[in-house]
Amino acid sequence: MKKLLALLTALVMVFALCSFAVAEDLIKVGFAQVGHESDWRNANTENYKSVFSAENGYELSFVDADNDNAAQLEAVRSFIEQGVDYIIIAPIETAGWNTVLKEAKDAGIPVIIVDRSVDADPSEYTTRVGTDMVKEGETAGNWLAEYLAGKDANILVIEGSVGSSAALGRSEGFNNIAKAHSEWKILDSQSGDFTQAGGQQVMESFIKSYPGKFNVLVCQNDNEAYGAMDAMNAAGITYGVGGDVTLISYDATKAGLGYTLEGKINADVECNPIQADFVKTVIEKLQKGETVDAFTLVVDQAFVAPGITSQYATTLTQDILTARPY
Ligand code: GYE
Repeated sequence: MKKLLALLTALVMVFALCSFAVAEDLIKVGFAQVGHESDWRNANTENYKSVFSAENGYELSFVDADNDNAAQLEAVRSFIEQGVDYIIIAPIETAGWNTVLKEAKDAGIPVIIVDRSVDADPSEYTTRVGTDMVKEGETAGNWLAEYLAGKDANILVIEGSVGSSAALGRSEGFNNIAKAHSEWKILDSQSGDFTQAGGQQVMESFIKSYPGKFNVLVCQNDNEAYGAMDAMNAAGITYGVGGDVTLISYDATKAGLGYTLEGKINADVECNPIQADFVKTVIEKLQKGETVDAFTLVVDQAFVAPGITSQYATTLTQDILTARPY
């Protein structure tokens, strides 16, 4: 009996030592995520959690900053203190990063900026992985020009979160195209904070301020579009294919494309949330001591409702929608 007990104790100790060694081998990654404001963000978070798993050799410290800049900075500082191997930041705003980036650099921890961009010289961080938001805005503008073919446009814009590169880039890109169209007028542009509630609130106030005066609505993400649709439904305003208002959205999430297939959204410009594998590839290279590109572009496309054809977008079908992973 005693022998059996000793054997069991020894086995337990070996097992404990082994799992300790395994835990020690995991690459420690801290991820300061924007929040959980949208379906896009939730798909993006899920993607990171599944890619940076223990089975894949990672220990992920995940912080949801809930759209609070101070909380996000604090999360990055706590990763530095914990001495993680890599820091991933999806910056809420472009501004305000220089000091903490320097702190990470001084601590010798590589920083990977993901999704949105920062106002900092690329030498201040290791690399960036993300989409081209200016191009997304240009795609929306180019598609609208093609669709309207010279007709007048009185445009309302529900922007994303103030100071985010996603909102700044999409506005810049869309305005680049709008500038060349004297028959277009941007009546107003307000932030809906990338949320459904924000989109609904802004749209309710737009409907009061510009009754019967607009025929194009641009929502800078799908969730804002859902809120705006609720506001237009309540006011008896028709939108989408055959409606009074041409509706453009961004993200092309599964639900957003569901509305596009129904013709409620005319055009949905994709922003691909499946980015974690690109980040993993970057980390694998850094682990091997290889150099990495300053920027990895995550490519996206655009979709238009059935019945619309475009040189800038794919006409959506049920098969395409069914095959979408998010
Ligand atoms: O479009 C929006 C999210 O930064 C690209 O953030 C991202 C944006 C995305 O909340 O839905």
